[in-house]
Amino acid sequence: MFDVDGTLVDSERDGHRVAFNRAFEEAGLPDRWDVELYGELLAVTGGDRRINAYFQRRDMPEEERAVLARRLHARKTEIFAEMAKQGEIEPRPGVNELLEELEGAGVRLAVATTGTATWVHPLLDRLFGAGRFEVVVTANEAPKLKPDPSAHLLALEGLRLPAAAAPGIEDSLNGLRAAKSAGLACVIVVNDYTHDQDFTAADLILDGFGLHGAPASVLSDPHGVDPPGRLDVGTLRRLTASSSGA
Ligand code: XBP
Ligand code: MG
Repeated sequence: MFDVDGTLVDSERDGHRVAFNRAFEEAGLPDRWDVELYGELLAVTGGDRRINAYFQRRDMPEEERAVLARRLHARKTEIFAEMAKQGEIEPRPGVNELLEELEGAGVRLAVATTGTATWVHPLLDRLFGAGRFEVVVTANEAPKLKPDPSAHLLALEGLRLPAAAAPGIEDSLNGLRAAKSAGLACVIVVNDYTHDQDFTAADLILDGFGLHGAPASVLSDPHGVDPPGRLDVGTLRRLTASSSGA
């Protein structure tokens, strides 16, 4: 069960952040989120909530910021969906190879994201092919965003599988908390924004998906599943067996 932002795709720094800034600019606002500030703001999941939290820092009254955040986020969503359609967002290195290997081994694929459906579906279709994921749960279906486990629980329901059968693959602490609260084993593939987060609860931590000739480093392997320089089917199977006590 894959997360999207920061996991399947490199979408935050040069994707969502840019779209938020364009929405601010179009609205005539002076606010711009630089790379560092955006890293801090990522602690709040969901674009609407993120904008709201930012204006709360600036002491904007609650009602005003709720209306403004909703309006700005609606526009940001259109802008980001267009960026996704134009091919401006790339998969993380090694993701395509992993998906192919999983499919080849008959493994079923799902997505659990707190991103908005308007951009999630065109992005997944363009990068990975329509219908590639059997179940896709977005912020539009999940009653609460990560770190709440709603998205993962709904995806399990869609797959009709118990949590022990579906390891989660995430990049962030919010994603880890969500996956673990849903009862999933969780692999963390860190990125530039998340490598310093506390992933103590993770079942495996890698610094990338890894490719033949460009191996990933294993940052933590508490179950001893011993990935061969990449996240592969064998590693995920060993992890599933080990965390389900099989
Ligand atoms: C991702 C998010 C998303 C994106 C923006 O968290 O929090 O909000 O940053 O997308 P995760 P929207 O990877 O843990 O799912 O603007 O559509 O909310
Ligand atoms: Mg993520």
